[in-house]
Amino acid sequence: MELKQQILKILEENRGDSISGAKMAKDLFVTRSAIWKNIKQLQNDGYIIEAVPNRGYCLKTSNDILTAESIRPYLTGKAKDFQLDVRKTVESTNTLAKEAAALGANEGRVIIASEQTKGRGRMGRSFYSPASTGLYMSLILRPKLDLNDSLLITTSAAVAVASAIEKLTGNLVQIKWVNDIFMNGKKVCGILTEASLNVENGGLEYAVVGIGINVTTNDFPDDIKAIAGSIFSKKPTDQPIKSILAAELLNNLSSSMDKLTDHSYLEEYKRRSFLIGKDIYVLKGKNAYEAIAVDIDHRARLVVEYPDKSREALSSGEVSVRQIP
Ligand code: BT5
Repeated sequence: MELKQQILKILEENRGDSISGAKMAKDLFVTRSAIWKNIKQLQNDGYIIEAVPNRGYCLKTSNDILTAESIRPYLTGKAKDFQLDVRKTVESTNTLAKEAAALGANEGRVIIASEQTKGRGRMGRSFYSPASTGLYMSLILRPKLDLNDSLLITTSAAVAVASAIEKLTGNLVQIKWVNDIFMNGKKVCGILTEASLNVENGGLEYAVVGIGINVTTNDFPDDIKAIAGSIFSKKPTDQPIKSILAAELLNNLSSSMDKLTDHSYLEEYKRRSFLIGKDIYVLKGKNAYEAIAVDIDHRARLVVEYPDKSREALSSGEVSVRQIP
């Protein structure tokens, strides 16, 4: 680890408290002037570090630049073993994670970015991912799952995300089958799971679960202005909220991914479901069919009932809520 990163790690571990340059120099076997130079560089990179006379350097609690060092102190349990790869700007964290997985990266490798220039949604759609106001991350998994059960990855991630957002904001968070997270009637997060099939055993070679959250974005482009929202109207100033959110997501994901096939999280998924009981349209190609969303089954499929009372369990596709006149 280069010296700058080592200093940042120490400052993160003591966030909000001052730590003397002399102590850091002694612990890292370098001169005080080397410490000072690297602190200057960190400040130039945008870190809010205060030099307190006679006490040393203090990374302010409000500093919210995402780094592995800023996230790590908030990780718990198995998430502590995740390998964090945190970048400033990428085209798409999912694309990077898929490339890494194809080259053999282990389960638990996470790519996190502050900005995406080509953030992707499902079916070729894009996901608006502006700098600094959102959190974009992709986790590599190597689950022992049958292709038929791959929907469980998205649905279990949705529960993990919803409960993390609810914990941080105190607001009710709902899930619109299959991959959209809603708060106050607006989409605040989308999830994109992409998987590669092992053709020999019909199971999954790897899966990448990508999560994009609007944290404090408030200038959405016109085409999504009416549907998109953020989890905070403005950044809470006293905490590194994106780092805490990233860690909370990873903590939840690490425990939920262990329990994919015991289906226990599906009760919570149903409880948070935005669609159950609603009049919807099932969209198939260019056609829209009226139906009622009645249930989520044990494979996380959406069970719909058509006007002739016939039922269908959908494992993919689009549904939209019908406006009540
Ligand atoms: C999604 O697709 O919502 C999945 C989005 C996944 C994004 C993450 S970010 C990290 C990782 N890396 C990636 O490249 N992707 C993943 P879908 O259900 O197809 O919804 C896409 C639609 O949501 C768009 O067509 C817009 O209507 C709307 N949309 C786009 N950007 C949005 C945003 N920031 N917030 C809310 N809605 C948005």
